[in-house]
Amino acid sequence: MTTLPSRTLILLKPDAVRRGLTGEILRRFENKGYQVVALRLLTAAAETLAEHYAEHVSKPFYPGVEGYMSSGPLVALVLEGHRVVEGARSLMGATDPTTAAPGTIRGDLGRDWGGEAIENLVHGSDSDESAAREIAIWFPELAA
Ligand code: RTP
Ligand code: MG
Repeated sequence: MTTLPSRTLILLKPDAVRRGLTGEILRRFENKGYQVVALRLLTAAAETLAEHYAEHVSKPFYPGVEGYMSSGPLVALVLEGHRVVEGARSLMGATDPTTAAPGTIRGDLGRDWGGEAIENLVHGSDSDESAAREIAIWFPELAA
């Protein structure tokens, strides 16, 4: 029995767009063998971010995250492929770019700039359930 290919929601965050790294990051996902099935450039509204980061919205660091994530345009995209959720997270590396492993997107391309928020270039859904929820937020036309 074959299963349907998985999907995940990726955000190339405003620092990735500002630094001209969207092509480099997208290339890594594509070279791994995942397929882009939707992609859009937009500046995120506060309400969208609060929905996306529902698990963090009441945490003390959230205002910094909101400021960072709305500081300029970002690229939202949906990747598809078997086990893409964990594959994309593996390519991204750990949350803190200072200590993320070399070879990962965050480890190779990110660092601490001393700002209020952790700028780490990229978001990827952390489970199939999160992916379905997040795809519905950013790409309602794709939601099943
Ligand atoms: P993401 O959701 O963006 O893929 O990142 P993640 O799973 O690796 O990290 P998560 O714990 O979900 O945190 C979401 C984003 O919030 C910012 N953050 N700041 N100052 C802090 O302690 C802190 N913790 C998290 C980061 O931008 C992180 O990616
Ligand atoms: Mg997360």
